[in-house]
Amino acid sequence: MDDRAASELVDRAGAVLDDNWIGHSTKPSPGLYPHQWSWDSAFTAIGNAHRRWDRACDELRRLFEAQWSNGMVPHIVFDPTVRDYFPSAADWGSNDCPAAPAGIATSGLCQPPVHAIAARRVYEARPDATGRRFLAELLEPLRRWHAYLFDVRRIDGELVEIWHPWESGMDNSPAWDAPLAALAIGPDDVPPYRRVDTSLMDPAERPTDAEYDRYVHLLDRLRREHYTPARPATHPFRVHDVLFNAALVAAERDLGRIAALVGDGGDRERARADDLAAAIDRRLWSDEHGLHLDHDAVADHPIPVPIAGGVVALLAEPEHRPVAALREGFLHPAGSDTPVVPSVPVHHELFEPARYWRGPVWAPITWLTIEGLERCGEEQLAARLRRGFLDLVEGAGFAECYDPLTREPCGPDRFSWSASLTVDLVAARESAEG
Ligand code: 9WN
Repeated sequence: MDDRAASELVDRAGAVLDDNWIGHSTKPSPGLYPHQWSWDSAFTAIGNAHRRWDRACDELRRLFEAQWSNGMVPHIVFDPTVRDYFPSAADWGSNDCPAAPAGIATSGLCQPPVHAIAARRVYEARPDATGRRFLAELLEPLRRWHAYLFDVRRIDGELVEIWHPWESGMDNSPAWDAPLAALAIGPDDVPPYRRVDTSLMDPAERPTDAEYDRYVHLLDRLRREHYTPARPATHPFRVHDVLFNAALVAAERDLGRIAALVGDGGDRERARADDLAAAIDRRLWSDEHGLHLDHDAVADHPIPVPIAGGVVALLAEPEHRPVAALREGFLHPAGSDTPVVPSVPVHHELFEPARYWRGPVWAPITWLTIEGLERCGEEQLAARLRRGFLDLVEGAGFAECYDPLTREPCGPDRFSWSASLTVDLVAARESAEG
């Protein structure tokens, strides 16, 4: 892509971000996702930091205004003026939860903790006293967020758990098939509900009804306990997810940097990040797959499905680096100069090219993989992935995700994270090429 094409792409991306701005944060897309989502906002801030710095700050501020008193950052912050999403604010019932913020309706689950990574990027776009003031503002909320994960979600004292597939951000990943199939649910265990997503999108590109039954069942269980189970070890869906834990390592390292930048320590965060990185390596690495695998904490065994979250382990800069698995198993087409990273390898038996997290290429996964490669000193491979993704969006636009075989867009168009991360990847390309 030449410079003119890159600058046109950034202009188009900027228009998408501006259209999706809802006055204090950015919705993921018009139509299907009309509220604020947690990790989407972090990725949106990363791109907006290059072009609308104040909005990048406001985006993260708004999210942390909805932080629960136990430190949890909810995965959805509802826009009260919009009603057409399932599960709605009323379905979540956060207003009945003592830890939820007053006057703001939220979900009761969380998403991958990429926010300190975003805060650091926002600062780096403006590394002056104003940027430091922004970091100082977010330092305590970020610390409380990570403390929630380390204190409440680290039941075995080593790895952090997710309690619902939505918490992974990769809703219908084939990695959840076995843990969801193991849930013993009868017809009375799923409250009546009506999906909105399949009336807006092609059902073939969405999770199945059987998966939704299980999502709703788990939501209902957690809701009864105000999303804070008295005996978390008895919750029936508990997974040590590679991406979630690796993101926390990178975020905790960045939180250490943020603390140091505002003159408030940082050693504790760095030490805790190192311990978590070591646990990921020790507990989740599979020699057989050459990849870190998710672990089902209920059944207490590894989930032997290679998903791109495994290569995102690079973010933790682990000792075992899944670079060969990335090159040989994931990149598509393998030897290309502009490859993409499907969410499941294209030759895997569970690969489905257009069904959401079971095959398509995703901007956040691509970006985190590039970030992980850079943290591990693999700049050349990172540059190839950057080229591959920019080439993809140049042809297919800013979709929710993309079919890796046809390179066609999937899901809603004008999607914020694809637009925002394009802005960041173009900026990175320019600085890499001088
Ligand atoms: C459920 C908003 C979110 C993303 C998730 C993606 C999808 C929601 C849904 O959309 O999840 O939270 O309705 O399917 O899986 O990663 O944050 O873009």
